[in-house]
Amino acid sequence: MRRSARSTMRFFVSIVELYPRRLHHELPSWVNPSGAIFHIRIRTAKENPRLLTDQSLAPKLLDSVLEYLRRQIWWPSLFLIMPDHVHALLSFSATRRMTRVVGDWKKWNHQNHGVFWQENFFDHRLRREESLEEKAAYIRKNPVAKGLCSRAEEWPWVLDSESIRKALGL
Ligand code: NI
Repeated sequence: MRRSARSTMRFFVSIVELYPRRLHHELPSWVNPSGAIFHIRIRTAKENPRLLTDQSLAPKLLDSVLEYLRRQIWWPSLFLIMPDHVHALLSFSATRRMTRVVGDWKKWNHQNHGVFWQENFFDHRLRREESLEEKAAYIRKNPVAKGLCSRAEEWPWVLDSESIRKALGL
């Protein structure tokens, strides 16, 4: 009895340790069970004709982020659009390669919405000791730091777990 309780606890701890805090209980089963979360930053190229935050473009970009989620390609913990780049905290399906997925997303938005991206993108895999909340808060301060809004919560071009759940009807 005592032994089985202990091994149950050990199992529980090992599961929880796999995932950064707060995320572990909300990741769907198709997300890579390694729990890897990447901070991705994609910049537009100089020849990009309009700002990513243009009223006629930003909602479409966010729609494409949600479409990738509906197709179980990635799970965004955060996706934020700035005028000339995007920041995202993303987990990926176990069957997808991160670089391939991001490349496909860039290409799709180039072909469908005329966005010109820089060729490469920045990616950083969050280490276990790094806090997802701190990283998210830092990214959400981007528009404030650039003087585009006075409080992070005012920025319209962002998807977080709350707005994602709402958009998916969860
Ligand atoms: Ni930035």
